[in-house]
Amino acid sequence: MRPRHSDAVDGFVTAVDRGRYTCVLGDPERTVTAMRARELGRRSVVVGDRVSLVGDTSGDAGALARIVRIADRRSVLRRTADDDDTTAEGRLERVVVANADQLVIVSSLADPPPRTGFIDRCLVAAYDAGIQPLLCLTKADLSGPAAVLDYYAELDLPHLLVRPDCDLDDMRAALAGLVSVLVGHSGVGKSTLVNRLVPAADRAVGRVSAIGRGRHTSTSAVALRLPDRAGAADSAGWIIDTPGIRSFGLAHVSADSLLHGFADLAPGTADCPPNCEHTEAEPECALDAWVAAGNADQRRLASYRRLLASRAGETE
Ligand SMILES: Nc1nc2c(ncn2[C@@H]2O[C@H](COP(=O)(O)OP(=O)(O)O)[C@@H](O)[C@H]2O)c(=O)[nH]1
Ligand SMILES: [Mg+2]
Ligand SMILES: [Zn+2]
Repeated sequence: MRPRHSDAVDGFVTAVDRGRYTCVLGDPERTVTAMRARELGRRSVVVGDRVSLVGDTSGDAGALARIVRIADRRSVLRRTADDDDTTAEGRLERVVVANADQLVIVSSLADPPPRTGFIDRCLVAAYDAGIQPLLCLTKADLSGPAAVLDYYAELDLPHLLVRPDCDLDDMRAALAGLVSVLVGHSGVGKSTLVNRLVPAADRAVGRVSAIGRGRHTSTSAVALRLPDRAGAADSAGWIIDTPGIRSFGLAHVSADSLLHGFADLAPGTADCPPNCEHTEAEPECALDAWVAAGNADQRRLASYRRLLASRAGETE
């Protein structure tokens, strides 16, 4: 029997807009517009997905290909759709980006001031997804990073400082060869940073993106290829800009999945009662004894519990 779609070619989804998927195909490299094939059923296709395409994959103007297969995902960054855990609809989790390696949390040091609550929630989303976090502190020309870095001292969080006149060599090195998702509040300098990294991207600076605040925005994620670095052997990587995502609803994240970020604490939960939420209020949570016995630092447990509590926090 002939395998189905033996003529399919592989692509990478870089944008999704009202049922049309922009995919980059290799050799020769071209950009192709595609729709989903029926056989995908209800499975969603998101930015970052590796897909197989059939039909007109020429990339010529007006050509339309069909996505017939979604490759297994290396990682999924999710958000709860409505940040409302009181309704079934609100608890629906949506995949935002597939196959990301890194979550770049962009926060300005001033104007607007850093919001640790937001950073905490991004860290929860990253640890839950098994994606490495990178804290990118912008506007370092306006204020120093000491207070923020002190707050995250226990997490060994990799970080970078960005100011208008700095070169971005460290940033490019941190992004090289990876698919990185950029998240941050409006005004922190995300578009400025994207334009410096990918001049062809031409993102609008100094304007609030998307439609009215508080409304459901249709502005979705876009993957941008980083220019090759002079003299570097590895690929420069991709950054995924997420103008429509101001926060992550975290109602789907469990106390145990957050342990992905805390390898020192995870074995300490072996003696917890079933369904332990690992909070301070759990009388029999074994993490307290684990720390008391010297297996992990008390401040690490405090950080873990602070992130646990941030799941229910404000989203803006
Ligand atoms: N002082 C200073 N201003 C910056 C820096 N990065 C961005 N800005 C300014 O901050 C404002 C918001 O920047 P923008 O890139 O649009 O932020 P976005 O909403 O996160 O995309 C603009 O007026 C930028 O010129 C920086 O490193 N230092
Ligand atoms: Mg912007
Ligand atoms: Zn426990």
